[in-house]
Amino acid sequence: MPLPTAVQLQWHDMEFYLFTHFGPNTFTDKEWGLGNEPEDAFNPTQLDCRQWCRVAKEAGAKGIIITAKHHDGFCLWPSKFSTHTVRESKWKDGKGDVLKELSVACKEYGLKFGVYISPWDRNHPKYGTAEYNDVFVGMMKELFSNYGPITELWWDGANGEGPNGKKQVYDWHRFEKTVRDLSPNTVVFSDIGPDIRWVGNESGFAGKTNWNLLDTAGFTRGYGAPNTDTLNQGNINGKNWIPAECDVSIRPGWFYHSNEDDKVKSPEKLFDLYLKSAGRGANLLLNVPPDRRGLINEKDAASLIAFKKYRDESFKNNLLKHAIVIDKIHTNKDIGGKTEIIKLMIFKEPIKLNCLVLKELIQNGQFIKDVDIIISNHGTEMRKISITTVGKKRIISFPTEEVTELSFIITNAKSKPQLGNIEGYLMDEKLIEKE
Ligand code: FUL
Repeated sequence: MPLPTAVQLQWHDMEFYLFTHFGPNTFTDKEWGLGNEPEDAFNPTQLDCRQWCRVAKEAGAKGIIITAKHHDGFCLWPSKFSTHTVRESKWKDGKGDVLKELSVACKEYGLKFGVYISPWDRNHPKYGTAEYNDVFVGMMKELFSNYGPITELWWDGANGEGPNGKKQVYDWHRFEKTVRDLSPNTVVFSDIGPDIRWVGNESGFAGKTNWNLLDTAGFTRGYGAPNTDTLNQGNINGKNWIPAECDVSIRPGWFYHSNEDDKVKSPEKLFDLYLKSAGRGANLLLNVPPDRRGLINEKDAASLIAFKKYRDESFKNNLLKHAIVIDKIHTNKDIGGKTEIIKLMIFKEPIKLNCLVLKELIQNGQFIKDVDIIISNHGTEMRKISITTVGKKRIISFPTEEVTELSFIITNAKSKPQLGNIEGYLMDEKLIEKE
């Protein structure tokens, strides 16, 4: 039975962290730079990575992953394997190093630091030849040697042609070995892991059925990856523990564009994304791109902080704390003598609820396939909710009900599941999950 590693368990606990897309595109208003942008295009006027960390902290994010190199090949650190870096720009007279500033600031603020490095490189003259694999390995060595510890490494699946019109044949095996050798505690993200998988969309939602398991044999990164539905839901009998991460941007684009200042996702929308990602057992990687000053824009910061407030208020008061709990195992003759695990909760006084949180103790594996939740008031069934997987965390919200009994019936599981504490909340009605 696949189990998470200790490092993956730590990753599961991170739940929500920020992505920052930053580079020449911030200044040229592009999403995919061509790779021939002059280095001087990169010129933040007030870059302050501590401000990014302050905002991340206030938003309750656990870390920041930065685009050290996007598809345009520009390196936010002075890599000796490239001539298209911060060193060749006028920013800080070529003496600046965004990775240094951010990695130091993350340490100061107690945030995890992660790095996105695009294998696809539209600038590097060696791209499309075997030597580029040496370049990519060399760059990763610089990252791990000079900016560690790196909690997560992000390999983007996009793969087009380089400056010479050629596509690269990546030496993934060597890339993985490089990371494992240099930094065994780094979790590696790509479409298919090895540690964390892409959730199959860039809209920020995991499947309502979401297995932390994935079969990767016969698949490759990028175009050879499993179909997006599989990435979204995982494989019920998958052979590897490769949980999903939901990457989504707070704005329409991944990079900052001033004409999107009025399109920053609202706190309500962010909360809904939280329910659809973390609330379905995945992690939420929310992109908040710094602007041309090199600061997280006030609009994004305001939305993030209000989003945090919604989380704090919604999950402050666990109303199930004082329930009388009865655990039963029941053989259901109607469904062929199947054993059901039942947890019954009874309340002395009726309580108002619109949210339930279930957790599986995933350190022992993920087993639950189907759960029926029956919400009753003095013996009358008010609502029945059927869900599939639980995993790390499953948040279920519904129109407010008055409740005296709650039954959780695990009707189907791969093996004996272990539930953690069940919690219940009454949140602002406008925050219940949107369809
Ligand atoms: C994609 C990239 O092509 C986008 O530019 C962005 O970096 C996103 C997170 O991944 O594959």
